[in-house]
Amino acid sequence: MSSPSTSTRRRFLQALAGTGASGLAGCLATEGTGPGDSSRPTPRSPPSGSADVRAALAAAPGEVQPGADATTENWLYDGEFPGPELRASEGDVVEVELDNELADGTTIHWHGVPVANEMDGVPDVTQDPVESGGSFTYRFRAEPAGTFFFHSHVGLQLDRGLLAPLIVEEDDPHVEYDREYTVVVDDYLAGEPRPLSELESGSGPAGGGPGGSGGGGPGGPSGGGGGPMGGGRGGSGGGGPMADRRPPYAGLLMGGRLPDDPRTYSVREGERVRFRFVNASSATAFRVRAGGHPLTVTHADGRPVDPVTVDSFVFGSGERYDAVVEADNPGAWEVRAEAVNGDEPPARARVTYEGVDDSAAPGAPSNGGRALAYGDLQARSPLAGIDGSPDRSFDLTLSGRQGGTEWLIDGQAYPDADPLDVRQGEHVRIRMVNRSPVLHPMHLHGHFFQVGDAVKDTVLVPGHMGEVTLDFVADNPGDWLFHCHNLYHLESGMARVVRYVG
Ligand SMILES: [Cu+2]
Repeated sequence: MSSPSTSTRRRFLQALAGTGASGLAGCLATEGTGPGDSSRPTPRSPPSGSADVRAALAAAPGEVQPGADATTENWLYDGEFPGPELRASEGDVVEVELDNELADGTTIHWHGVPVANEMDGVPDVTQDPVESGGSFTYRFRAEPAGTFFFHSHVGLQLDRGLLAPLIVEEDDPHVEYDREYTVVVDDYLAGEPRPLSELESGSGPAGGGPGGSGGGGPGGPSGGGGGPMGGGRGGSGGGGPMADRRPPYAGLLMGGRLPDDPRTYSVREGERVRFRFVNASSATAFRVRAGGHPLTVTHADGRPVDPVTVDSFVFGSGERYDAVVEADNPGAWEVRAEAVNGDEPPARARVTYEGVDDSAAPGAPSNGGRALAYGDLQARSPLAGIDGSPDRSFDLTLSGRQGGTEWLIDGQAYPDADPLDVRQGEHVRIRMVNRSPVLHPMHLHGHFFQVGDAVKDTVLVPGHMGEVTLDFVADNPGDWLFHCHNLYHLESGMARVVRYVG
């Protein structure tokens, strides 16, 4: 079957199948470990041999104009915002040379892809930042297939625009579709990001957005089966002890566009259209819905699930959902993403059937209907090795202090925090209880985990004592960050390192 991307953006990749080996294999192989680490298992090496997909990517300052009257100097990949989509086929060896033309050091993290540890792009954990004027070559196998993204993992650089989709195409998709669009949803900061501690008190949002109807946890083994949308709205303006402070966003973006100048996705009647939704925001959970059409969710965080048809879903920073829409209701329609924890006007795009006047007012989505819950997600390929009781368990509380400018895992603020030690081959369980009123999208590097019957790499933990339990197999030795994907929470301490010990 064919599934041509109709993205009109230039792809920055040239697939150079069969080109000569890069010569990197030798330098990247990790032969043994240092004397101080003699008891620790050896991390996997990056793939050797010739690259199937090779790209050069420049990180540099550039101007973006996401709306009619909005212009900002940002930091961008190849001058694009969002950055240029990287595409590979399942199993390809991908090689990306990052050239740092920024004033600061930077890295790339391949969110969701279980790369070799040294390719994971986390400063102080897996590599030193690539210095200004320097370059670094990332190498990994594009496996498994799915919708991913990549971004800087240094400081607050993600909120300056250093992000882009990464699509790994399946050899044999479990759903049929005729056309696809990648839809990056984001929050838009006009200007340089500042840490929470520098934001004025009272700049937190007044908890707007659509109501979260779900109670209980997202349906993990100990969860209550509700939805991922429960709770999470922050304090109102004045800021409680753990208010959901967000930066002063100038708006919300869909496909890099503000609501006053939306992108148009054209479809033809009778087509099945696959939308790959990526929440690349730094501090916003979104509720997504489409006018006139239900959404059949087919993949969660890139991993295939039994198709489930809903009217809306909520996703947090770092999560992705693929949804197939049957184009059976001609006209012009709006796809909308509303902030669950903010009061900015919703991000939107147009879905316009061919032959329909593009100036026609699009049909807005209706509220209500069926909302996706984690309990609806049934992975097509559940994780192996997590049956029965775990070999190792961590019970972690998520909380905040200092007026919501310090965020903690079990009372500790990274980097002054203990590692979570695991041994290779173990079945590891992490149970989280959220003692704050704020949503926390928790992300584990280097591994997929299972939550209920879903396989994911990022999971929303609802506020107000929301609980999530995740299970994974320690099958990728190294040091891996486990953290809240709200960038401001991460930078305020909400992280731990999962460390493989001997
Ligand atoms: Cu958080």
